[in-house]
Amino acid sequence: MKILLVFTTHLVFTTLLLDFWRHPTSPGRLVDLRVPFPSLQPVKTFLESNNISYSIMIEDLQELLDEEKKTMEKSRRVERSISTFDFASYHTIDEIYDWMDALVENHPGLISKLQIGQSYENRSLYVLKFSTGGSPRPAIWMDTGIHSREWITQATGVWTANKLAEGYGQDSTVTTILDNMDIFLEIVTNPDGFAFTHSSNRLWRKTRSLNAGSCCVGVDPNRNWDAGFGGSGSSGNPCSETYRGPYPHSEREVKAIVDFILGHGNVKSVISIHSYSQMLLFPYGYKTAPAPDHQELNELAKKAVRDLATLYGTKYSYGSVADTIYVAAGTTIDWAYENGVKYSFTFELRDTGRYGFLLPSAQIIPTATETWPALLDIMLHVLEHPY
Ligand code: 0X9
Ligand code: ZN
Repeated sequence: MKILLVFTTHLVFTTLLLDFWRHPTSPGRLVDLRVPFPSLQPVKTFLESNNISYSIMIEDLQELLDEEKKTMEKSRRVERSISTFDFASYHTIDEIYDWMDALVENHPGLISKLQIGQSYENRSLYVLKFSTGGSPRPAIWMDTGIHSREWITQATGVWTANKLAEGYGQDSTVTTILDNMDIFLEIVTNPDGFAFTHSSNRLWRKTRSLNAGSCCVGVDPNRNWDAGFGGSGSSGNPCSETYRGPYPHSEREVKAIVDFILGHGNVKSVISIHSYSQMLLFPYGYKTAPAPDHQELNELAKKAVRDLATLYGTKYSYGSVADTIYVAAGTTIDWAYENGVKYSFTFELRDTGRYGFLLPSAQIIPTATETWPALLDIMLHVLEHPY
């Protein structure tokens, strides 16, 4: 009976073009599902006839998409007229890349821009380097937007870069950190996907590489890393949102980071920023066994989420990926951890599903602001625990 239900579920869900925003894990856990309008009735019937309870979180997605577009256009007009950058608005890749150049220009002694490679569609993969000299200092790697539709993450990356730039020499914590460590921040980590979310499909998650023998496009760049590659929580089907790709590091966007971190040789922390769910996670994701540093990472995560909540009371859960969210093979932080980066964390930023990936831009600054103390906690801990 159970097997039959799983089987029919699979059949129903693939033919009805459903999009899991929060993936199914173990029985009894929540899933968030985007349902195309024509599939609505069959899905309701299916759930009801199987006694599966549900509630509707977003009545009309198109309404949110239209709203988001309108807000962006309005902000763009204001920005043009007074030539400033609006941190409270979502931006295109060109706008972000231009802004990065301006930031580097305004902080030449602190920030430089590195190109670590090119995307599948030949867009530049840019990393902001915050450094006060003495290389190769111990370093923190941060990435946002590896899943392109998680727009709150790129926006938080922009805000955070600005905060670091303004903080050095002003804020004692930022100054201490940057007097001793370098920070590398890749804001648009999946540029092809990101461009596609603006041009064609706001909800695109994967890369945009073509898959041999399939008409489905893209690889999940958070299943493509060489850490338990191919294991559960990843798919071998190119049409899946969690398609792992043909082999580890097949995606240029992933390989560029791998080469950068290994080439650097002194990266002590990797912080990979996703949305949504409000979680702070650490290895492992590909297996349920606790990481050798589980206790230390758990204590640090606990402190970070406590400090995050002090601003607006936003509640985060924390723990290993496998315990807290689901088993997922081939993710960034497992690869980093297995390659000697002890302080490897993933944030899942706001919210818990009311808006999901379509978090209103009014929440950008509050989200980035509350995340900041958690980031500082991790960075300070890294500084104070050399290894
Ligand atoms: O499934 C994922 O890749 C992450 N959730 S998301 O909704 N942002 O897609 C969770 C995986 C957790 N592990 C890492 N992010 N490394
Ligand atoms: Zn993600």
